[in-house]
Amino acid sequence: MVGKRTLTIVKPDAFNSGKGGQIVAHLEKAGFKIIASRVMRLTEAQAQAFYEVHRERPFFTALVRFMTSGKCMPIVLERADAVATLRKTIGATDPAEAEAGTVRKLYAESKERNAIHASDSDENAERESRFFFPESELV
Ligand code: 3AN
Repeated sequence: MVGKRTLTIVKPDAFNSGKGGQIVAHLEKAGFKIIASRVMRLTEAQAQAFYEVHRERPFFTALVRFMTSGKCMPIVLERADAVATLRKTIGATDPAEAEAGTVRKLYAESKERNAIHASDSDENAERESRFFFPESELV
């Protein structure tokens, strides 16, 4: 899996405003293949566990509240150099700083309501994929 796969989440802001399909199409045009996908609403405990590394950050409580505010769409994606390519495809965390044509420039509202998540390393891609999907769905 290392090097070839990554995990994205279409976040509640984008999913609720009907942009999920457009974002998936954008990712497919960037060469990603969908390996696994689901639509779900995170519980508070799930959101806290997923963002565990940010627990001490000042925005943690607001981030958990936002991520549990509606349905989201976790997706495991595959292509060569998946992690780096997806980070480039989605753009900077703050849409104001994101490059033209990136997912966040096109669809994100703010640094918090920023439309999409992407794993930041191969290790986290694996951990985050297993967080949402059983091994049997990742073949
Ligand atoms: P990225 O999602 O680009 O990897 P991280 O890992 O620094 O960014 O942050 C994780 C998530 O936390 C972001 N996607 C965003 O939703 C939220 N976040 C990061 N920084 C801030 C901030 N200063 N204010 C509010 N939310 C933030």
